[in-house]
Amino acid sequence: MKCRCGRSAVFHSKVYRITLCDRCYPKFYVNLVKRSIKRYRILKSSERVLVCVSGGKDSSAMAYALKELGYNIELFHIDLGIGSYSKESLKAVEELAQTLNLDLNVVKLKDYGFTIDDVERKKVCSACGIVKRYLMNRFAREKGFDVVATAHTCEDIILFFIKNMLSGNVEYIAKLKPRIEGYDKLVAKAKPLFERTEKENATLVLTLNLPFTPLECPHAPKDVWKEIIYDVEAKKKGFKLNFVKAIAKLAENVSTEEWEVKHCKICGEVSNSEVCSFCKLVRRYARNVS
Ligand code: Q46
Ligand code: ZN
Repeated sequence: MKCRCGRSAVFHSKVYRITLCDRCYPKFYVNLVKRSIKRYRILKSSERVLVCVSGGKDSSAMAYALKELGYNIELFHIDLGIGSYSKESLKAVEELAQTLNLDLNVVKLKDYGFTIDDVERKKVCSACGIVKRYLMNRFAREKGFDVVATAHTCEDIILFFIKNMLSGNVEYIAKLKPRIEGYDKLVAKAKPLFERTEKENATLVLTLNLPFTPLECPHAPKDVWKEIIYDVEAKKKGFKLNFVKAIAKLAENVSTEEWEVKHCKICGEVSNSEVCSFCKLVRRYARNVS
């Protein structure tokens, strides 16, 4: 297959009815991100954006696109202490920062006295989620960033939606807004890739040879829902994009204004209970913290 410019193609999409080469694809990708940001008012040009990078393909693609679009960004990475996976991830984000000429901020979970590998197997991903949300928000606020950008893809959003609907957590849909405004001690959150697929992100990083680690976290559960989402897409092209757009529309209509704000009695951050989930983890797993 050939690109419209005549070179051999690296990307073909039935959804966008387009075939592109390695030179034309990055411009197309960045333009799609630009369109989402504009349509859903995900970022403002005046904002300082903290771009969370895991070392994986999705966040490397996000960092590239936001830099190309001229946003005022710095990278942020959490070293979770997950064996060689975390070592490779750190190496990848250091290379990415160098390639894109961006400042990189690294927070090490072990400085709080524990690592994700210390958490019991059954609770590891939920603990990891708590750690990431807590550390990125706190770092962003303390360092004066206006918004935190995460590289959630349309597959991530659909997965979260299905799982929460099935467990009856209907109000959780508010968390799926492409942009959630900040309040109290919570910094605004942005998902500039919420309409992008994993395949689109992978094509970008491979085409541009951007640093990323292909390793998967050893704790990642095998997710049958993800397979189902891919199966439906294979049978019904455009399903993912249409579904994620519908989720964004639904999420916009859920108000978060009445949620009560409490603060953790230990760290002072926003919390649902007297002690926040992060401080509970520190209490439970920290070995060397006074
Ligand atoms: S949550 Fe779970 Fe991921 Fe954390 S422990 Fe690994 S798989 S990295 S997105
Ligand atoms: Zn706390």
